[in-house]
Parts: sequence; structure tokens; C-alpha cells
Amino acid sequence: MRHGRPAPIRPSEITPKEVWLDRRRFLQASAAAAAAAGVAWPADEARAQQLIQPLAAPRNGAFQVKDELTPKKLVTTYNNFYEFGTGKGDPAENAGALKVRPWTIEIAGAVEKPMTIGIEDLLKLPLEERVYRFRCVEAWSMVVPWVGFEFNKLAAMVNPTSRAKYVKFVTAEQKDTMTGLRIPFIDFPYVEGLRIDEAMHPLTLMTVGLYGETLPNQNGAPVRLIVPWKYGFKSGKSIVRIEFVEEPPKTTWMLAGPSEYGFYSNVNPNVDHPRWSQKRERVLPGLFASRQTEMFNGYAEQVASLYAGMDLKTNF
Ligand SMILES: Nc1nc2c(c(=O)[nH]1)N[C@H]1C(S)=C(S)[C@@H](COP(=O)(O)O)O[C@H]1N2
Ligand SMILES: [Mo]
Repeated sequence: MRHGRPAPIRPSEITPKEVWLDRRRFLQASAAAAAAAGVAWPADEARAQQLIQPLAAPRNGAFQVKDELTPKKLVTTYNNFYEFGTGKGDPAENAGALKVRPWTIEIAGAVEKPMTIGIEDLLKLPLEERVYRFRCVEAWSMVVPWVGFEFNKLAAMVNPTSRAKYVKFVTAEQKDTMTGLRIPFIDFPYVEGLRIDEAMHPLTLMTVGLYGETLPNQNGAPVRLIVPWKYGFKSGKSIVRIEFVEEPPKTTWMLAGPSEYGFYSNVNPNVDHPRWSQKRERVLPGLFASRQTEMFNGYAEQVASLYAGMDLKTNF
């Protein structure tokens, strides 16, 4: 499955048949490859290794989408995490194997105080819950109570210098646990990037939990980004390195398809994906594209000023 081809979903069948068929082929190929490489096939022992802990955090009402929450079951079983396969159900099935301890994030580049920080210390920061709308470029959306802290809080610990114009987010590449690293059109590790002012915006959330618990592996444990006014792929999962840089980083999806995925990737109903419309979206677990997609995913009031004077059709 190439990222982006919208697939139908039925409530009774979270993984649509064509994805399932595709996945079976994928599983066979991956299992054979794993066996050939002498790597244990992780699917079974994997599931038990999830490190789910309660993570109570006060809800920040200033950022709350009022719509109904997407059921937790769906948030944690309908995923994109290509390192664990391209089917929507693959991450929930395979990501249990991800080793989430020990875990550190290295913060480097144009900063005065580079540092490496462990997940235990990140979890001690003041956390809050934010109910954000989250929209995938595949034209489906969810409403999720994420738990985390603003990225700018982390940036403040390292003092970015005036040369820091962009932020590059590098995510984990665990050859021994990730069963999906051999996708022809994608390079791993998965890399994403933001302009510095986008990264520092209060909406940009370093996310460590959802629904009052630590993140399930399939949602990007132990720490990921959530950038709610951009398409979902900008929100990298399982981050291991953050670099403040002078030039726009080369991001995974731009490398995979530069005509389809731009650096900005702001949710924009007026700019169609070359292969489908972005005017509407399917609100999971709904069946139809019943919702009109909003400019900047509904966050225009907060973020439109970041793009004043920019042509958003060229800078898609
Ligand atoms: N490392 C990594 N991060 C990733 C992805 C991925 O494949 N690998 N997929 C992205 C895409 S396309 C989406 S829509 C969201 C999905 O997040 P969710 O599964 O928690 O809904 O994660 C994003 N972050
Ligand atoms: Mo996505």
C-alpha cells in the first residue's frame, strides 16, 4: 500500500480486505526475510512488551476540539507506522516488539547546550492533555486526547542559536524489531522537519500519551510529535534525535514523492493531492467523507499568521 491511497473502513472490519490481502503477502515476505537474516519473528512475544502506564494530566481547555472523541480502540488499531508494515492493522499487531527502554532523545545542532535526555525525565515535565483534531493526508481524521508538553519547553532547555532556522526530527530505526524497514519507496529512519517558528508554536506538542496513559507502541511510543494543523505524516513517531539546522531537512515523504508531499504539508482543502481531493474527510469510525476539511485543519486562527505572504499552492 502506497501512503495515501484512501481505503474504505467498516466498523466491523478495521482492516479492509484489500489491505489485509496486501498485508498477508507482506507478512510472508517479511517473515521469509527475517528468517533468512536469522532474526526472530517478533509478532508473538511482541504483544506482551507494551509498556502502558497511567499518565494523568490536566486537560488544557484552551486547545480543546469540542467534537466527539474517536474511540480509543480505533486510535490504537488503525495506524500508519510503516516501520511495522503498511497495512492499517500492522502496527498494532507488530509494534509490541519495539524496545522502548532505555530511550533517549539526543538534541543537537545549532544550540548552546546540546543534551541527551531520557524518557524518564521527559515524563517528569509538567504534562497536559490536549484534544486535537488529527488529519491524515489520506483524507480521514480523528479527535484524540493526547498527553504531552509543548515542544518549545524542550527547546528552551537547549537554547537554540540564531542559526537555528529549521528543526529536524529523526525517528527510531530498530533493525531487530521493525518488521517493515524494507519498503522500496521509503528510506529509513523516518525523518520529518518543521520551520523553527512552526516548531516553537504552542500547538506543537511533544506527545508521550493518549487517553490518560503512556503511548502504545503503535502510536509512536515512547515519544512522538503532534502538529495538528499539518497532515499526519509530519507528526513523527518514536523520536530519537532532534537537530536544529540552518536548511530545510530532507524529509521522508518529500524524498518518496516530491510532487505529492511538500515540506509544509499544511492541511489545505484548496490544494488537492495529485491523486485525490482534500476537500473532505472521513471522520473515523465513519464510513463516508462527511466532513468538510478546514483550512489548517481548523487551526487557522492560531497559525495562519505563520504563513502570511506565502503562496500556499506553491508551498504545499
Ligand atoms: N516514524 C513514523 N512516524 C510516522 C509514520 C510512520 O510511518 N513512521 N506515519 C505518519 C502518518 S502518515 C500518520 S497519519 C501518523 C499516524 O499516527 P497514528 O497512527 O497515531 O494515528 O503518524 C505519522 N508518523
Ligand atoms: Mo498519514
